[in-house]
Amino acid sequence: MSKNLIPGIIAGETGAVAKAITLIENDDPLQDRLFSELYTQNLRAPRVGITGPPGAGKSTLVNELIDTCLSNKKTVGVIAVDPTSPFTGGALLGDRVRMNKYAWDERVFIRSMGSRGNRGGMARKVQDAGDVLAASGKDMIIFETVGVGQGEYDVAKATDITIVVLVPESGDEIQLMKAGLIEIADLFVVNKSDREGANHLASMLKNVLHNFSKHGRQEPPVFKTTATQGLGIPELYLGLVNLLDLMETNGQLDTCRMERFKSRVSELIREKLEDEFWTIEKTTVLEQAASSLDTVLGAPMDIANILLKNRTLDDN
Ligand SMILES: Nc1nc2c(ncn2[C@@H]2O[C@H](COP(=O)(O)OP(=O)(O)OP(=O)(O)O)[C@@H](O)[C@H]2O)c(=O)[nH]1
Ligand SMILES: [Mg+2]
Repeated sequence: MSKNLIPGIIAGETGAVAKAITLIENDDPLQDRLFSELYTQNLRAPRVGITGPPGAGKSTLVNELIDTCLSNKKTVGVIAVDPTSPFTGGALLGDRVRMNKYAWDERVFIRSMGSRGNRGGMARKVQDAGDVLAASGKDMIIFETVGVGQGEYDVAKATDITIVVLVPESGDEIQLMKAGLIEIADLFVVNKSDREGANHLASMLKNVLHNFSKHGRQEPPVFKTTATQGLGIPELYLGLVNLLDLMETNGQLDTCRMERFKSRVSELIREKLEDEFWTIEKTTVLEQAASSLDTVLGAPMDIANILLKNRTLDDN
């Protein structure tokens, strides 16, 4: 790792931040040292996940939010997370345009991130990239991800709040419940409100949220936007800032941060223990035990116990 990387990150230099995120994306062993030093920094910048179905207008909304952050004198870091792509090399095709818009603006950092390598999942990478952006002094950190499965849950685990973006065509109550989006959302946006059905969806959502809201949790607010025309964006920004302020005051943000810290430590321990555990001998024992279905030598639990006790199949 180049000596200047850490001071570069702390000084908010785009190149240094980009390099660090590439180390994370590639599971480069150099990242361990990076984090020892970054954790001396203030990493409290709020982390916001934006998720929703493909084409809902997430990127358009994020662009609008970037401009709103800037006009409120806030710097911003944005990462488009693509859990389905193994490696992005830093840019999703559709995101190049907006990256160019801010290419020379040190107040904004934008890039895409995929997942390569076996160590750790997307949740950890998102968390680590958030740490780098926070250390670089960004005031607001935004992760955009397409909600098509595990991806949005991984991202939700690594952020302080999750914004779910829907469109008037997003469907009825049952579909929304099934999609599990209601569980992870702290704030809803009904985008494409220039289309028919936006009011209906917004009021249906409010109803559902009122009835199903989890005890002890704020009822997620619902905002209507037309991102392509910038409509509803100042209200959304204000709603977001208010929610974050409230969470800062009532301690929820700190709880999120500590939970993330703890799960990061447990995940690292799990990874390290597994790495040490799987010696060639143990891998061979497993291969032998499961060489063919007819000769499987016991239940998975039995084989796991043999391996944990460091015995061979013959000892049993
Ligand atoms: N009518 C209308 N179109 C919109 C609105 N917001 C975004 N769009 C359009 O919807 C399309 C998809 O917008 P994106 O911002 O790329 O959507 P996305 O959710 O980021 O898409 P993926 O990242 O591919 O999942 C584009 O053609 C936008 O111009 C809106 O408020 N109204
Ligand atoms: Mg997008």
